[in-house]
Amino acid sequence: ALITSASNLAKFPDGFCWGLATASYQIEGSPKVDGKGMSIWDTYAHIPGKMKNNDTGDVAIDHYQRYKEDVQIMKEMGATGYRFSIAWSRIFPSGTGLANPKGLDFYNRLVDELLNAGIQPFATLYHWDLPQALQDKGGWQSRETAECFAQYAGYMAEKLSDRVKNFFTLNEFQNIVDMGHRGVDMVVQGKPVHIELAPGLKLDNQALNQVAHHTVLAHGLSVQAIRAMGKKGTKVGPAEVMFCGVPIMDSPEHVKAAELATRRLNARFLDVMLTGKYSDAYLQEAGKDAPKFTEEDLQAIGSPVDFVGINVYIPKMYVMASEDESGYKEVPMSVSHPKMSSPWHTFAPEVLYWAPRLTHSIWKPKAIYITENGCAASDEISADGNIYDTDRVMYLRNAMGQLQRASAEGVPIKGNFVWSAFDNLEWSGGFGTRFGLVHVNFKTQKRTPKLSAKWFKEAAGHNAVL
Ligand code: GBH
Repeated sequence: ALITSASNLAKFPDGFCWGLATASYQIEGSPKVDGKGMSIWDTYAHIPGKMKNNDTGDVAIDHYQRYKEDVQIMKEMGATGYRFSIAWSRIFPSGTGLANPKGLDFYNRLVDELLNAGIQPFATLYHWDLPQALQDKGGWQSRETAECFAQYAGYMAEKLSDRVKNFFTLNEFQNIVDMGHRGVDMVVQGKPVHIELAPGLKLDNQALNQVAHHTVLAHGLSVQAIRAMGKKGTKVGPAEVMFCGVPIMDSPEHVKAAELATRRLNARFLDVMLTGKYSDAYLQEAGKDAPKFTEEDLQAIGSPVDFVGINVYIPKMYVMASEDESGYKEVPMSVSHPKMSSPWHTFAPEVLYWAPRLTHSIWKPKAIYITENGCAASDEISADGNIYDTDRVMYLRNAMGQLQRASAEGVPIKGNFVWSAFDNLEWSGGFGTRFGLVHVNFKTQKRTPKLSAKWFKEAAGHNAVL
């Protein structure tokens, strides 16, 4: 018989979560409303020269006021999950001490609205907006920040876990540390690109490794706090920007090399969180710059998690097998490798296959979520009022196709969250870089679903790659 596309859909397993993602500072606005304290982004965005076009998150997409409309739009798009982040400084204006009930109320209203719309809430507890008061006391350079984070996480689990069943601890440990505390220089197709995030520090390697240690410690202590304070069955895991070494071909020797590279690339983060120890290779290479830590720290950091969230945009490198000690060799990326509109974003949809497959084979977590997957595009409004983001549709169907392949091969992938539901403030990149499936006019705040939103709705409805 003829195989028609209808009978041969690349399906995901039943119950697969078709999610959309955002983060507080990128969408909420209202930085001084209802008793919120300052965060490092409220500070950083107002330092002249830090933000493209002097954009700030003061208004962003005004989601704090417009959350009801936004939930309706996501419902209309057929989303079954929504990953949002909680602004720590709304809950504890100075990071610790007395909670601010009005800040909590906002997330209560949001969660109720989501549940009424049939959308499962997934809360990220930290998406980069550290309370400024904690930064003033040393921020992630201080161990106390990790302890304060755990208190806040326990508090959120206590207040929300009757309705929020899934929590992510921190978003993108690697980027918090490297982009926030050193700045990352990349050469993309021959051009230098410098990427920096708040607080915009330039620390040395020892201090950086200590900051890294405090972020994973914050994760581990918060897992314990959530277990202690949350309702039975509350699930928790990290949301890391996985650094994936993609093998140059699917043959045992190169896959082995990719596993070695990937474990090494994630030594300070996923590897220590999922094994409870720093690898010998990492400690040896760090030498005198290694972080200071105790056995007790490692026990907390390795607290068992229910799932691992990975943000997947690009391969960190292509790798092949090698005779030398490490067992792998980086394959330089061709200058003509195609890319999406962001300078750092090489187009390599196969990473949506390899990142979950390697996460599974290296660390065997119980479950995996793709906590971010998406791309920026130019997104011009055409004469007929529509936004034909064909490049994003091309991106998503290729990326989701690769993800479906990993899923069909048995990798336990529970869901995917497209970054992002709405155009928003792309950090220091400003409003010019649009990642949304829904277009936002930043002057009028009008929301207009793009072609990719239609694609998402159809695909979610069929639970398949269309
Ligand atoms: C993730 O960051 C984040 O979790 C999410 O918040 C972010 O919006 C998304 O991916 C897309 O970037 O060259 O000045 O434009 C990934 C790391 C951080 C890389 C911000 C690009 C913009 C720097 N990204 N960065 S700029």
